[in-house]
Amino acid sequence: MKQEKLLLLPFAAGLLNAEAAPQKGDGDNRPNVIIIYADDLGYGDLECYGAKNVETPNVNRLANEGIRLTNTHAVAATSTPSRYSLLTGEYAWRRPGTDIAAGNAAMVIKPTQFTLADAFRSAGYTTAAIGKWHLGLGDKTGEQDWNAPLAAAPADLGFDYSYIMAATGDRVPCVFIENGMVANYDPSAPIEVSYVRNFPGEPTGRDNPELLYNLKPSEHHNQSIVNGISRIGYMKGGGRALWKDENIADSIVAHAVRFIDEHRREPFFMYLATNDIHVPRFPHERFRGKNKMGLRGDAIMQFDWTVGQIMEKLRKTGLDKNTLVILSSDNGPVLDDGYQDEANERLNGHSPTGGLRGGKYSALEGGTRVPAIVRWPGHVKARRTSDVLISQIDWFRSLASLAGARIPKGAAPDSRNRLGNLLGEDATDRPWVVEQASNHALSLRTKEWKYIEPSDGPAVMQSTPRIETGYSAMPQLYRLDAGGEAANLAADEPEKLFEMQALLKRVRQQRADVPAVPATTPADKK
Ligand code: NG6
Ligand code: CA
Repeated sequence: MKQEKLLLLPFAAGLLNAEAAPQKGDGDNRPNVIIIYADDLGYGDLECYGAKNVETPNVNRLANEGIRLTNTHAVAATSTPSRYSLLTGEYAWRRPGTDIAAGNAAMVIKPTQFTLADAFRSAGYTTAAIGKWHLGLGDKTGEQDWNAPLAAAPADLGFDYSYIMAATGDRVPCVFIENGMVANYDPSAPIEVSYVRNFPGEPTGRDNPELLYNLKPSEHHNQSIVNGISRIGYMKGGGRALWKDENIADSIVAHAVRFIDEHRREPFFMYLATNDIHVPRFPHERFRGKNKMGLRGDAIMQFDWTVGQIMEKLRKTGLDKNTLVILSSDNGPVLDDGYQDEANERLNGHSPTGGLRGGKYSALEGGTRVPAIVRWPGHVKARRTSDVLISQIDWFRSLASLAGARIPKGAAPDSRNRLGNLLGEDATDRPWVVEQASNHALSLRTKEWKYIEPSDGPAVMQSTPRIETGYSAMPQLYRLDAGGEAANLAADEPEKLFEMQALLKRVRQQRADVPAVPATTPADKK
């Protein structure tokens, strides 16, 4: 009977595996794992990736003490699908409802799915999600009661502890949620949220621009006002639970550091997703006005400070040697993403994509190629750089294998264990990676080539931010090792084009039980 249950309920199987999985004890040298996941941080936005005008000493140090990866790809060019894929090991494009989530979206990952947190938990780790969530909460979109414990929260996805922003800094509700309940809840100011209509008498950015004392919108973000900044969506109440944008990074760091302290004697996994450098960019005054690029540069400095605080805590608790820290970003960079923060005007020669074409939202490399650094002293050699081709889709099985977790059948269907790539032990490229643009166009990329499938949509976004999308009604083929995405070779290289198209088709059709297709698959076979 038990066997049958195991087959039917992969999630339950994961939990049962927990009994057999290794637990921390004498001689257990499995590391703690911390993912530091930045928001909208571009390939060129860190000093150790060539950024101009901004110093990032803490990230530079992380890179110096570990491996700096130069060919890592987020699964998508926006947040929700990248995060969905990272935490489930399934491509978001296989799953409807994984696009940029509203602040009152129902939980996008279902409790029946086996997540990366479940994997760590099943292996005896304590798990935490801290910072930006953007994967929905509760069981029904728009029907959450924000004044009571939420019907579904990260605890249902394997996170023992969570302290999160429901969606993004620019979306209501503007409160932190701790273990499924509004943190610092203020009973005198019950919270209501709507993405359809305003609550009578509540000011908006559109009608009350005089109340926007911190930041004004450039595009769209003109609904409810919180902390002198108007947002997407309407909310009422909140009182003392409402965040102040300038304190968000401090708050995230304080909770992360406390989690490390409290769990220093057991193996832990922490998914630490920063609000930086997403809009609205309004860092603490310690950073504000300090960078010649303005608020966007200040936010990068604040991100770097966050990294420094985490590393200092690890050193002070003696955990820095046995903790694997992996730092990356959910998608490429954007300048004006809806607020008048002078991100365009004050670039002063800095290239957020590090010279790549496109940016956030885009099918081009700027959309999904992101910085990635791994540090684990004694296991990852210091001062390494590698251009091995990596997709964040593989972090699931790679990190789970480090923890000794067993993955139930059917879970993490698109993820492969490529831990050797992350640790710098194996320089074999992933045969291909798939990238998802915000209009759902897929690209298939090998080390040398990139194919962008035809899709509808303008070549340049029609309103702010006017990013080059890479969308075209015609197939595009680029030779990345010679010329980047400059010249479309689709017409000149029909065989290569066909091979890439056929491979993408197979990946699309692939299911968990179908073995992975090697890059060399002959184009004439299906
Ligand atoms: C877009 C928002 C943008 C940002 C993005 C999500 C407008 C015009 N733009 O719809 O400001 O919030 O969604 O960004 O509203 S992400 O990094 O979380 O995917
Ligand atoms: Ca993002």
